[in-house]
This record gives sequence, structure tokens and C-alpha cells, in this order.
Amino acid sequence: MSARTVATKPFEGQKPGTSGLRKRVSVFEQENYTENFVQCILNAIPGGAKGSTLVVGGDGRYYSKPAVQKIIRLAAGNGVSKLIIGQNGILSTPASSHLIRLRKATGGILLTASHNPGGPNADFGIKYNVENGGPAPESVTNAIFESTKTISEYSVVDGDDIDLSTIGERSFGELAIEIVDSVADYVEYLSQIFDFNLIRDFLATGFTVRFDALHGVTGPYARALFVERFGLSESAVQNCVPSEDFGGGHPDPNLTYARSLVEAVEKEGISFGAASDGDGDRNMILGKGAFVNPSDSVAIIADWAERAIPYFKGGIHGLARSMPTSGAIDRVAKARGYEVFEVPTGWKFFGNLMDAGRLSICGEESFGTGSDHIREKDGLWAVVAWLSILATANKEKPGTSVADVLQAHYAKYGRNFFSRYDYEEVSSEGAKAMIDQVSTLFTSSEFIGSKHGPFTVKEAGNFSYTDPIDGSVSKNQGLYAVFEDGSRIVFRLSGTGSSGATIRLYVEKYTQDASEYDADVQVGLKTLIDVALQLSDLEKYTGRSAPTVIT
Ligand code: VG1
Ligand code: CO
Repeated sequence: MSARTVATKPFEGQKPGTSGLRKRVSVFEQENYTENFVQCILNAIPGGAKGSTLVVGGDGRYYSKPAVQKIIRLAAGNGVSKLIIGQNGILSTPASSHLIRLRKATGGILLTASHNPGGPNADFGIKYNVENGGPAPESVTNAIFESTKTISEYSVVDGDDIDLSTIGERSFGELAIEIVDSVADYVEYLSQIFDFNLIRDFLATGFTVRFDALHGVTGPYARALFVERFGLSESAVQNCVPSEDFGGGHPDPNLTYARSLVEAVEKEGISFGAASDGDGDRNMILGKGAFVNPSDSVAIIADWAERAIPYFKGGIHGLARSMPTSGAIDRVAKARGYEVFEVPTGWKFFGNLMDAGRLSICGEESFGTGSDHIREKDGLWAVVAWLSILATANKEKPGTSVADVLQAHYAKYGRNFFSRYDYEEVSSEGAKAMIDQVSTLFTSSEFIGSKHGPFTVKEAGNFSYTDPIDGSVSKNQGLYAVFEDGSRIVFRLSGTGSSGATIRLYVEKYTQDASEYDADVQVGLKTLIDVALQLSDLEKYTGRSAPTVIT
């Protein structure tokens, strides 16, 4: 078996977004499209592909299996030493990150479009993670993109498809292949981070749980945790058989797409509900009559971590959030004396801080929560963190519910009302024109001090981030306006969509008035949202009078 060179031509638009390259399956199915992109990843691996060890796996969506076989042929053609592949090509994103670290691999190729729908007419995605287990930094994704613009050939070794369904070692010419259990290492790792006995004993008291995998990759992981380790019945998990098209649904854990869980929690009076996305890195936490906003969730986990999670018993080394995420976590950091960082959207920006030992717990408003146990956000980790908090709180005060934990947090720190409006798949021209207009406005000096309804602009601009560890600069990371009372609006374009443009509007308002803690978020934020829509002229530019999704 020797390598063969195949002539090819560049495809336009193979630019990795917020988290990898995401396109329609029909785009990836074009002759050479997938091969080109994987070859460019191999070209851009720091230290080179030759002799490397790579982890391969994904959320199991449609087109994953042919993609794995292509990666095997390309890896062999490029002198990769070894591939560690999840059984049937399945690895959740957090499990991939863990496996890269555990096995000291060079990196990993993750096959996922995360929360985007799957199936022949929906999305596929490929992303590269580096040695620390985290998404490739911009220096690497830029190198991949540059390579896609000039590629003229790729290198493969021909051979029969490899059996991905049985665990064990095999080879493809010179290339060693190991098919591993997708679940075991990850669940074992969580058992070292948390006190499983504490959780198991607490759940045995009758605190009811429902976890919804939304037909995504976390099903087998969730069953191993909730049923096998925590001793719950099968009814504690739903939609837990991974499907190639996520049962035709949208595997995004939010109030819109996880409605069946929300309804079950309310109707059946379940104490705790949770869901994760297609690739398992996002999470949503619910209680009876209580939705935990992700910005609050990470703040609460940070506040409880040292006493509720054994992994953090030695102390917390810093907190962080993405820029649009609410400042709830900042208040915890201040009160507890932790360092806190504000980074651009996308998990790749947390990695350097974690590697430097300055960041323990972080989150994004987009249902992403995690810690330095790996270098990706981790949906099931967040769920188990919440169960640990509830178990600990119930030891101190039996009967404590999710809503009680939430209210106690507001009473201690005040409440950051937060909401995100998504305008999905609007025309790219309209979105760009709107962003240009807002950019001109937010960066003009006359804007500072101007009045809009009850709000006076205190600070505004286009967010730019200088990484405190390596000094790299990331510009144009979102347009923000902060008002005198601390309220804030942010506009940015999504970097994960696969067609058209998606505009995200984030609004935040802080209150310490206890009579408002129970208020409906949309009512509390209405005036601010109206101001944001006026300032941006969003309806004029996009033709949309209402968002697609409100969180
Ligand atoms: C979105 C979220 C961002 C998240 C990213 C990847 O990006 O806003 O916070 O890190 O998705 O998450 P964007 O550019 O569309 O706003 V996942 O679970 O899709 O890997
Ligand atoms: Co995801």
C-alpha cells in the first residue's frame, strides 16, 4: 500500500467559523470537497501530520461514516502514525477533548455541526482540535483556510473500508488504528471529578430527574451516568438513542427546541430537567417552574464549586465568560476574590488561560459551561455539577429545589436579566449593511453620552481581545453599547451558520431590587430591546419583525 497523489482544485469558502467548518451535507458530498479540507487540516497541524497521533470521532450525524473512511485514507497518505477512533465513529465533543489529553495525542478531527440539524438535507461539520484538547486557535484555523485557497493535490492510500463497529486494534497499511469505547473513559473521568456516591444517595431520596439527549450523541453517556452509575430508572432519560438526523429535530437545548422536555418537567412535576446538544458540549438546566439562564448557571456553579465539587476542593484559579455572556459570574469573582476574564465568543479563547493555570470555570450565554478538566465546554459535566450542588444544598437544607438555589443566588448577588434574540438565515447583504450601520454608530464619538429612551450611552465599541498569555489580538468580536445604569446591548453575526447570515442581539440589565427577582425576563428587558431595535434599524435591513429564537 503506497500513497497516491490526487490532483484537485480549491473550493471557495472553506473558512473555519466559530467552531470548525459547517456546511450542508450536499456541499461536503461534492467530489474532493471533504478530502481537500482534511488535507488542509493535515497541512496545518503544528509540527506536521507525519508521525502524529490523532483522535477521530463525532456526533454520529449523517455522512460521519464515509467521512471517517476518507480521513483514514488521507491520514495514511500523509504519514500519520496512529488514529484513535470512537466506536462507530462516535465521540461526544467533550469525550474527544478528554481522549486527546488522556492519550497525549497530537490533536483530533471532530465530525460535528453541533446543534445544527443533521441528515442528507441538513448540516455536516469538521473541526480540528489541538494537543491541549481544545479547538484550534486562530493561528491554526487561519493556516487551514490559507491552505484551502491554494491546494492543488491531496495524498491518500487506497484500501478497503475499516470496520468501525468492533473495539480493538487494526491497521491500514502503515497506519495503526485503534477503535475505542466511546463512553467508558469519559464516564470514569467524571467519577474522579465529582462525588458520585453523594449524588446517588441524594437521588435515592426521590428527587426526580429527566435528561433529554435530543437524539444526539450524549444518549449512551447519559444512560451510563444516570441509569448505571446514579441508579435511576430508564424513565430518567429520553431521546437517548443517537440518530443520524436527530429524529428530524433540531438538537439544540433551549426553550424552543427542547420543548418536549420543558413540557414533561412541568406536566409530570419533575424536580430537575436537563438537555444537551447534538455533540454534547451544550447544556440546559431546568427545575420545576424554573429555567436556569446559562449566564446564571455558570455563576452559580462557580459560587458553589469549592464546597460541592471535589475537583475544586483545592481552590479556583480564575473564572471567565464570553463577551456577550451576562456579568453574573463577574459578581461571584469579585465577592470570592477570583480573577475573571472576558473573551470573544467561542471556546477556543479559554484554552490558553486554562493551560496557564489562570482559569478553572467558564461559560458562554449560548448554553456552554465547562472547566479546565478538558478544553471544550461540557454538557454532561454541567448537569452533574448541578446535581452536586443540589445534593450539597439538600444536605444543608432538605427540600431545596432548583428555584430555591436560583433565588438564593439572586438574593446574594442581585439578578442580571439576560436575553438573546436570534434572527436566523437572513440575507447576508441585509445583515452586513445593518452591522456596518451599527458599527459606524457605536464607534462614533457623538454616540457616547447620547440618550435613548431612559438610557444614556456610557461606553460603546467593537470588541477586541488581546490574549493575556500569548498576546494574540482578535478584532471585530461584536458591537457593544453599555449604558449609565450598567445595562448593555450587543450585536454580532453568528459564525456557525451554514447558509445566509444569523444576527444575534444580546441584552442585559442588572437589578438589586428584590421585588424584581421573580419578574418575567422579556417584560424586564422590553424597553432595552426596543432601544436596540431602533438603534440598529433591524427590521428595515432584514425585513424581520420578530426573531426566530428567543432565549
Ligand atoms: C455559537 C455560540 C457560541 C458557541 C458556538 C459553538 O457561535 O454563540 O457561544 O461557542 O456557537 O458552539 P455563533 O458564532 O453562531 O454565535 V457549538 O455547541 O455549536 O460547538
Ligand atoms: Co455543540
